[in-house]
Amino acid sequence: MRATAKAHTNIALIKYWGKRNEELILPTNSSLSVTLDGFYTRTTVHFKNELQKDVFTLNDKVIKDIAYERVTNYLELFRNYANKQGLYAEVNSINKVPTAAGFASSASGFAALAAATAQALKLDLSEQELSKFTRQGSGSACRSIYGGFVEWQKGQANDGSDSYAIQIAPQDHWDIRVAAVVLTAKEKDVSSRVGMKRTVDTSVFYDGWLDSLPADLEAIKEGIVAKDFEKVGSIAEANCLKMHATTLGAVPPFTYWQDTTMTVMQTVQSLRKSGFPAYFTIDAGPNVKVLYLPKDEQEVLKKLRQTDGVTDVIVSKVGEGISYV
Ligand code: 2P0
Repeated sequence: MRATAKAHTNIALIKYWGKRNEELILPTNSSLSVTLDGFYTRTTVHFKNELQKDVFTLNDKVIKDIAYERVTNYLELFRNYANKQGLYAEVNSINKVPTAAGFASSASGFAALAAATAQALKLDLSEQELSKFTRQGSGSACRSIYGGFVEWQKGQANDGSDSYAIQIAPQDHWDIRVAAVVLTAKEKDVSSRVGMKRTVDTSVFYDGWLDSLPADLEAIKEGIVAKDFEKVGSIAEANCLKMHATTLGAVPPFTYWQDTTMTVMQTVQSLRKSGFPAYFTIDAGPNVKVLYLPKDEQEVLKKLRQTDGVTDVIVSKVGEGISYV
């Protein structure tokens, strides 16, 4: 009862920002992401009758803290579904996600864990079912089941049965690039879980954010299908700014930005002024991701690397979905 799966991380162009059910991880809004190649987690799950509890190894280190609790609690979902209570596993993960660049490893991590666990237990789940399981590990992870451009449909049902990801366009549909700009960043003090909850509960701007989302989502999907880079980039950038604006209306207010975050945003705006279409997006942290077209790579990377406070720039292409090794 052993399987290995590989999943890539993703970056949201329309952000997931808020839950309507914290236990099942059901979002208040639909979101849309691009899966990134190069950044992935590879996980082997091996169920063994002789184990008394799960064992979790990450990058060859045995994990015993809160990350272990999250993994073992998550495996419990599968044990209950498969009626295999008391059957424990060795979980071995290798993470190739540059967390210094502000990529959450939870997206690729839970996608690879869900896929390997389901395969090891021979559950024969559809991709839709797998996406629903993955969602319950970490919301954004449900989008990493697919490659290319992916929408997480928020769904309506209280049991989460209609909240899962679907593919909008495959990996080879469109060759765009994402540069992850690494900044001299301090540890962030509000996690994304805490930040989104505080925003939902208290932000005076939260309703405005929600009201604006259906139009953003429809327009960006049209842009992706038509490969209209300026349309997709400008919607993604504006959507990111609206998400971050909600944090300023929370009680107490907070922001994920640092001074260097704004410096990189200005570099991107000046690239556009000089005729190089580039757009930024920012997740729950200070780092900036920049979208651009392959033909502009040299100029975009040069300008980003010259920007004060930038320590590294890591490039990714559009990536593939779950694979089994
Ligand atoms: C996203 N983020 O769409 C948004 C944009 C951060 C900003 O998904 O609580 O780790 O595990 O469901 O998925 C980060 O939150 O949160 C996130 P949980 P997750 O990518």
